[in-house]
Formats: sequence, C-alpha cells, structure tokens
Amino acid sequence: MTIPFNRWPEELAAGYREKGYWIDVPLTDILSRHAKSDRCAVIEGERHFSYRELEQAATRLAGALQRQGLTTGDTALVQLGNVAELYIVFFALLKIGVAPVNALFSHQKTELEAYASQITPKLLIADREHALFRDDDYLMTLVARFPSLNTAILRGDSGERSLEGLIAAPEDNFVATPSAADEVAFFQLSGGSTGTPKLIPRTHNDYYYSIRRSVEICRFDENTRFLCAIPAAHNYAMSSPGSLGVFYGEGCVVLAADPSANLCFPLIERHQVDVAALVPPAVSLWLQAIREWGNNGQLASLRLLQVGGARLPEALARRIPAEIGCQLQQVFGMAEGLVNYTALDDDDEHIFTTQGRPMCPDDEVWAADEEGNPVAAGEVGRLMTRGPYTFRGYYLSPEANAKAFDANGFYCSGDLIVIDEQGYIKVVGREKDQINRGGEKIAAEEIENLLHRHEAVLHAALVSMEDELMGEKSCAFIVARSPVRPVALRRWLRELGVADYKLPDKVEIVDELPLTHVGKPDKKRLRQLIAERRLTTK
Ligand code: J2J
Repeated sequence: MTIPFNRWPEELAAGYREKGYWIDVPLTDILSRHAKSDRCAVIEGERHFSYRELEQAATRLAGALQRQGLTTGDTALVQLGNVAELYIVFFALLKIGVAPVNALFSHQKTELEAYASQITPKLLIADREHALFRDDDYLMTLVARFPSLNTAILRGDSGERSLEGLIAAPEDNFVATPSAADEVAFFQLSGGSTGTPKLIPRTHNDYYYSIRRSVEICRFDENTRFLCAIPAAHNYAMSSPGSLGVFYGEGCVVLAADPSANLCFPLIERHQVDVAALVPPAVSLWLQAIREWGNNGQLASLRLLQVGGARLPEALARRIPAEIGCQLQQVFGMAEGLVNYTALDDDDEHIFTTQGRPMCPDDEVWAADEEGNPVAAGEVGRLMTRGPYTFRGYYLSPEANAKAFDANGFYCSGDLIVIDEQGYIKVVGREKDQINRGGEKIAAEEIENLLHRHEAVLHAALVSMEDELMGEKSCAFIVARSPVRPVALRRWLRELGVADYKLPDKVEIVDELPLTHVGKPDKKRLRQLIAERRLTTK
C-alpha cells in the first residue's frame, strides 16, 4: 500500500536524480549510517543517547509496532514535545513505512482531530504530560471518533500502552520495511491560511535532499552541538538543517523545552553548544537578558545563530554579532519545501538585510504580479517556486491545490518578496490570510470559523496587529448578536480545544465590519482601525 500524493512530473524527477538531489535512499539512513557510533546524538535534561542507543531504541520500537500489525502505507498521529522519544518514534515509524503527522505539543483537540480526519491513522502516540492525555477520557473519545485508530501508545504511561515499555522490549530479528524513497515518508504541517490545517506529504527523496544540502550550507559535522529550543517537530527545527541535519553529520542535539534565556544560556555553556536555531522574539528575549545580567561568558561557545520563521527586523539582526558575539544566519523556509539561507561567508549587508538565497541551484523562484507574470528584479511580487524538495500539492486537497499552484506546477507561498540582481530574497509582506505570531502561524479562517460557532457572534474577522516583541499578534473584530465579553470568547475558544497561540490576543467588538467591493471583510481597513484606535494587547 502506498499513500497517494501529487508526484513531480517524470521529466523533472529524472533531472533531480541525474543531478544527485534524489538518491533513492530512505530517511532511515540518516540514523542507520551511524548505527555503530558511540558519539552522543541527543541530550535531553540528564539523559544522553548515543547513535547506537538511538538506533537500537528505534529498532526495538519498530519491531514492537510491527508485531502489533502496523505496516507500510499506514499512518500515525504523533504528539510529542522536545523529548528524545520524538526522534525514536520518528525513526521507528520510518523503519516500518508508517507515515506520521507530528503535531506540535501546543496543539489541542481541534488540530489533532483535523489531522486525524485527514490521515485516518491506525496509531496514536501521545504524552501523558499533555493535558489532553493526563487521563483516558479524551483518548476514549478519539478512539470512538476515529475507528481506524486501533493502537494507542503513551509516553509516561505505566501500563501496557507505555511507550518507554515498547522501546525497552527486546528485539532480535527485525526486518525493516521503509516505504520506497520516492513515496511519502511523513506529513509536514502547513502554517495554513484556510479553514482546516493542511498536510504536506514529504517523500524520503525530497526531504533527504533538503537536509543534506542544508548541512552542506551550514557546515554541520560531527563537531556540531546544536541547541533545539523551538518546537522540535517543526520543519525548521527538523530540517534546516535542524536535528535531522545534526544526525546526518553525526553531531549532537541538545534539547530545551523552550527558548528562554534562563534555560538556554546554562545549557549552551554546559554542553558547549555552537549552533542554535531561534525565531525573532526569542532573539529579543536573549538580547534583553544579556543587557540585564550580561552573559558571563555563558555563550562563548556559540558560533552561529540561525534566525527564521518570521521577519527579523534589521536593527535586531545587527545586534546579534555585537551583543551575542556570534554570527547570524537568516533562514527563510516553509514546510512546503523551499528554504533560503544567507551563506556563512556572505557580507554583512546581505546577512543583516536579506533572507538569503534559495539553497538549491535548481530551485526555481520568481516573483509574480497580479496576473501571474514575472515582475522585474527589485520589484515586489508573489513568491512562486518549484524544485526538488518543494511539494506538488497538499494531501487530498484538490481545491486548495488549484488555488495554490499555477499551471506549470509553481507553488505560490503567499509571501510578497523582492529578489535582487544577485538572487537574494527579501520578504516584504504577505498576501495569505495568515497571522505570523513570532513564527507561529495562525490561519485567520480557521479561527473565524470557530468564532462563528459561538451563539453571540454574527460576524468575525481575525487580523494581525503589530507587536514589538512578537512582530505580530492577532486581533478579532466581532459583530455581536447579543452582548458578549471578550474574555468569555477567548475562554470559549480555549474550551473548544484550540492551541493557545491561536487565541485572539485582542477582541474588539464593533457595530459592523467594513467590507470590500466583493463583500468580504476589508482586512486592510481593519488593520488601519487598529492603528487609528491605537489598540494594543496590553
Ligand atoms: C520572514 N518570513 C518568514 C523569514 C519563514 C526554516 C525556517 C522557517 C520555516 C517556517 C521552515 C521567514 N522571514 N526568515 O519551515 O524549514 C514565513 C513565510 C513562510 C512561512 C512558512 C524552515 N521564515 N517565514 O517558518 O511552514 O511567510 O516554516 O511562507 O512554519 O513563514 O512557515 P512554516
């Protein structure tokens, strides 16, 4: 059984193979190539895992899952935070050809159920530490709602469903059955701009290339000690070069539960971390901490700070080498594929003021005008791209795909960009109906749909509002049928089960929504209203 997805046209695929981008090797290779290595692969708190241990743990879990009947072409819903088991589970599933969706730990019922209804998973792997799985109530509800779910495994469980128990189960004659390298390996999460969160099928071939090329550009190797303090399941943390890039190079991943300076500075010092990946708000917090208490040499080992996921203001960029004492690398990527980096040997101007260049010579990237024609170099246009690791369609979403792709298979990311003569890209805005809350993406329509389910809500529109720390926060404009308090709406949304970062930071009750000439809420006007009314989230 294989998982359906939109394939690259044969001609392009042949070219990607010829040029060595696609090597027809499954992602399991990233770990198994170091199966005999006793170097440290992961540090999480006081736990250390060597490559040999990680590989053995993944093999034992794979064997146990295989005995439970899971097999190539099946899918799994996984929700684990920044813990070593995230990688053990990921590689175990790849070994038996089961394609996971790695939900973020901040996700709640709405997101989990949206993913489950798209992939009809046979397997659920979750964590007792997550509020939803603290007892069995929600687990029962999920299993009842999704009859395909016949196996549930929990981290931190003491009984027979214990993930740790399965990882420890002895295994001697396991035979790996990964899916073919040009088939779906797993699903990545789209930041989204539509009502339901979309899934991105990633093949072994395309993802492995993205990782290998990232490793080359960022010069990761066996001496790399990488701090992963952003959500480890996010595409950036996994593949740019992320933890998988570190594993490929036989380096060491140091996991942190969050990017706070309190937690990260001592970890950097203790484990002599030399690279960290952050989003812009975390950079601000680190700089603030350094201004307040100095860094007491704690960051001396840090060589490179990668920053991506949201716009990095130039003023903040310039402070990084000066105040943190390491080099900056801007990373502009997307779970759909395309990743851009500033090069380690780029000049300061490019590093401070651009989001870098596409990482692959065969990334086709251009900026389109409203009619879909290329704009001149230096002009603003919509980002259009295709290439050896950029997907060709959201999972089972023909309607969304018809809008997101042009006739030649170019994906329109919804970003407004300027490309200069040398190919450097600047992200200058966005056309998609999304709020980028410090790197966490909120699809306006998803929250508007939920708000419309509240009896007091007649109309709802979610827009971004500027925020000094987060870059953007969200503001919900509501036309109410009956009196309703903003706090009550937020509480109601939280009880429905939506990730905290998606809760509107501000709720503004209005008499009516300004409309565009086609009768949709005029979001440009609403953003102006925020400025006019000087609305803040404080
Ligand atoms: C401005 N906007 C950016 C940047 C992403 C590496 C790094 C990030 C992601 C990611 C990723 C930006 N400046 N430096 O997957 O592998 C916004 C754009 C983009 C969207 C993608 C990776 N870096 N963005 O952030 O799928 O709007 O991936 O289209 O979460 O984030 O979001 P996401």
